[in-house]
Amino acid sequence: MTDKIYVVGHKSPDTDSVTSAITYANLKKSLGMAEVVAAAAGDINNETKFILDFFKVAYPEKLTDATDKNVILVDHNEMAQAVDNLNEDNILEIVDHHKIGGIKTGKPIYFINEPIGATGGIIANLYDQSGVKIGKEMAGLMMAAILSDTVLFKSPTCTPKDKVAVEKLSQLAGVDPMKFGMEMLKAKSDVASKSAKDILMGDFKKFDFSGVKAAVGQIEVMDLKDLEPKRAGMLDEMNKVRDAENLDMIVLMLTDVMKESSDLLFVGNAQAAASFETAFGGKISNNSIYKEKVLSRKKQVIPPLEGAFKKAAECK
Ligand SMILES: [Mn+2]
Repeated sequence: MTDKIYVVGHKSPDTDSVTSAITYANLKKSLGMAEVVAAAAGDINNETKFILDFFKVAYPEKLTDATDKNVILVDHNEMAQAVDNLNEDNILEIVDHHKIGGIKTGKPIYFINEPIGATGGIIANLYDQSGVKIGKEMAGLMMAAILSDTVLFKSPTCTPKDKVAVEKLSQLAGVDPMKFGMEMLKAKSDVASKSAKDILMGDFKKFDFSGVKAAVGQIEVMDLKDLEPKRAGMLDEMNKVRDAENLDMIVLMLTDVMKESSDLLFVGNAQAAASFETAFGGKISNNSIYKEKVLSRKKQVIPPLEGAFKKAAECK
């Protein structure tokens, strides 16, 4: 066991996961915890690179094996999404904004969870509570996390607190948040150079729905047409990953952030397909169900799936 403490987000790291690791590690260092290291549990995406490059902040260390490592988890609290070989007893703290997902620890820890748009907003509050001044770079990262997770305030996960936080953080960062947000979206939507596998695995989370092994991925673009040429390849990749990882089903949300809708691609067994159709009140056609006004995996896709599979399990 090393003395280092890794602050790390979930696998398939998104912007909130990566910037939360960086900004929380920075806060801990400001408070005198010298051994803290910001880490990402995988390769960082194009949107996150754009943000870190813009604010000239170093990329975090990559951490893919947590054997004998002390960690602080940010932006997740489910072992299925955490870095591999993590021992629950080595979790020192959790700062998150997701549903509580079953981690058990042998001793009390700091567990801060708040239902707001992004972990970045919680961390901004922790700076204020600790009396630590938020510098331009850290402000920019926390602002970007909120804009990213709330899809520029359009997601139903967005709360009034998120808008207040972005207002304040954008002033500290010295940028126009909506202009910056559009640049972020452009960086995120650049799918032309991405393989079907990159698209599927770029934002991929595993779940257990009443014993059904599932994964739900998401790709956000400014125009779904950009993904059309890759559709067959993505379905192919979904089937491959489903076989390789022994999953009952995989859903890939193709989210159009301008139209505020998602095409939900599905692969899975017949029972999972039935529950998927129940969850979204439609029939699978051409391997998907299209849903208007669905942007959020956390609020609009996971809860109906969880409900439908729970119901199916009870009926067995
Ligand atoms: Mn988040």
